Amino acid sequence: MNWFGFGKKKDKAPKDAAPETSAPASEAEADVSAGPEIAPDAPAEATPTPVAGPVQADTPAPIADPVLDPEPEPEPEPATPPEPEKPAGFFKRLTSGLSKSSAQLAGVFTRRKLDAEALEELEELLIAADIGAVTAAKVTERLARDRFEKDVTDTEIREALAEVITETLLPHQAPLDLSGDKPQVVLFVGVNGSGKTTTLGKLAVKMTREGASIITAAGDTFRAAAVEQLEVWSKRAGAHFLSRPHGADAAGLAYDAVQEGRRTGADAVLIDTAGRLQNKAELMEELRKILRVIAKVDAAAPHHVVLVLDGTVGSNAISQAEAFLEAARVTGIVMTKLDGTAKGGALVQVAEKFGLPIHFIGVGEGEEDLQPFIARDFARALAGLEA
Ligand SMILES: Nc1nc2c(ncn2[C@@H]2O[C@H](COP(=O)(O)OP(=O)(O)O)[C@@H](O)[C@H]2O)c(=O)[nH]1
Ligand SMILES: [Mg+2]
Repeated sequence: MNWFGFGKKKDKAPKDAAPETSAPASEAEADVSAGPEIAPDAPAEATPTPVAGPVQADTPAPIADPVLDPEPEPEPEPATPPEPEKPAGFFKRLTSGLSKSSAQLAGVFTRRKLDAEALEELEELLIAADIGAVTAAKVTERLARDRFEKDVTDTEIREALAEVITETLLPHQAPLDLSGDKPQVVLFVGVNGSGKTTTLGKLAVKMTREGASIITAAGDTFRAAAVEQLEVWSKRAGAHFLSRPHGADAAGLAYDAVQEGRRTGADAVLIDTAGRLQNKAELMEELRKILRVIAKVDAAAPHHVVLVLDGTVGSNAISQAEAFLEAARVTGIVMTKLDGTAKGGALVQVAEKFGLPIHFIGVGEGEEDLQPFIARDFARALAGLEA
């Protein structure tokens, strides 16, 4: 249940750590430092967490896990099953969410040959699900290579589709690794309404449940509602909430938050930001300023800049992302609102286009509705298949 790797290792992975512990974790770090490209040597991985432990949140068992133990410890959860148990209902929610996307594929492939016409049809459908022309072509090429002119059932097509999408997404499946030096500073950026505050709140809840001490900072200082919203989440999480008066300097608040994190030995400092100011240039300047100011407290901070993208806007997520990638040195992505969008395929496009790690997906507004991104689950849901 340790999603974040708190206390599992030091910033630099110790050489004596068990290989299965240190290898994926350092890959996650490499992902981050490698900028826009996923570390090329990072192999497609089957397990999304860098440390042992089931990936999914809702399994009740290991809450007592000594996650805050500062010593790198030898495999504390040896009994972990290789396939993490899925919380009941999660996949269903993802499937029903993405059903609007997958429904577009429905019924088209009654038993028939996978001929050129069928492939073309499939490609169009994938583009309609906002998967992107490049990826759609890649998917259909792969299908053509493997199954061309063979008799195929609807399910076979979906299975093959899920396989190709899984392969495409697997290199981007990467946990948010917070196992480095404390406090880990995480900045949340993205346009208004994308789900930054909600995602930050959900994460704060998860982290504090794992025993972490968390500071939250309401960096969207121009919107009173955003400040209150984060305060509510922070109370729920039991996180230490920091805010400033309406319109105050967000960079100053961020600075204070990181200072406070260091002073109190917090595990993580989660900083919310505005999604809109008077204009885009001003917003980007504010983000740059926040980055500069935080780095004065801790040169390594922020350790993560998480770009939150709204899954319902489809391809528009790409253009939204671009501005933030320029200004804010984004290290990873969360896509929200995948419950109930016909454009869920956009995540594939985003992954392909930016080559960034995808940490989580949002499948609802509640605290349990943030899930680690698991390529296979996502691909199967998108293809309209059961878990
Ligand atoms: N259905 C659904 N709604 C979400 C999700 N994430 C956020 N929201 C909602 O989207 C709206 C905007 O979210 P908010 O966190 O305020 O966005 P921000 O402006 O980027 O901070 C709120 O009503 C959230 O409850 C999600 O994964 N699914
Ligand atoms: Mg907000």
